[in-house]
Parts: sequence; structure tokens; C-alpha cells
Amino acid sequence: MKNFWMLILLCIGMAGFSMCRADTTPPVEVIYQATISADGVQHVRIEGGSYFFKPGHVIVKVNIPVELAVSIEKGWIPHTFVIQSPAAGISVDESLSSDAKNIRFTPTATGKYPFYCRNKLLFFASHREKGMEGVLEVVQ
Ligand SMILES: [Cu+2]
Repeated sequence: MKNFWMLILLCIGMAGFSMCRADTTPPVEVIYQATISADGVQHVRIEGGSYFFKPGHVIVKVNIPVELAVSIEKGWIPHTFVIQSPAAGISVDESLSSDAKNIRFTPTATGKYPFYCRNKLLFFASHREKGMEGVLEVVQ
């Protein structure tokens, strides 16, 4: 009987431990609402890293040019920036570095389009699965 309770306590302890380890609070979603600059372009800065894009939710207006300046924090892990939403006139697939890369397009349809890093190392989870994804929301 004593062993039984020891086992219960051990299980509770282990469950608590593993729950603590999994309990990394999800990052607060950063939303960026683009504005139209004097040059008529919606300029948006996006920074990425292992494994995030910030802001993770970008809102732009339809039929107005967008210029994303996308960079990643310095490090050894290569990252990319991908949006494949041809229905909205957006097709982007760029390798990133710590120097911002300017990506221009004009969204032609409203909706929510995912952006992400397509990199993946061997059998590990893809960078997208690890959190390198966000949403480009195109509004009227
Ligand atoms: Cu990546």
C-alpha cells in the first residue's frame, strides 16, 4: 500500500514536471496595422528569428503597394520568407539575412494569407511548425 502511494506521488511529480516544461507561455500576438506613406506605399518591417516573425499579424489595404522590409536576427540558422497566395497576387519566396530584404507586391484581394519560413532540418519539425509563421491580412 505504501508503494502504491509512492507511485501516485511519483506520477504526479512527473506530470507536474513535464507540464512545467511544456508551459512556455505562447508569445503575445503582435499586430501591425500598416499606414500609407507619402510615397503611396505601405511600408512594413518584419523581423524574424528562431523561431518567430514579429509582428506575426500584419494588416494592409488591398490594391495599394506594400513593401516589406524583412530581416532576421544574426545567427547560424538560415531562414526564408514565403507567401504563396497567387489568388491575391502575392508570390514571395526569399532567403533572409540580417540585412533587411525589401519585398514588394500589391495585394489584389482581401483575405488572410499565411507567411512562413519553409526551412526544415532533416527529421526535425519545420521552422513553420516551431512558430515561424504569421498572417498577412488584406482589408478594404
Ligand atoms: Cu526558418
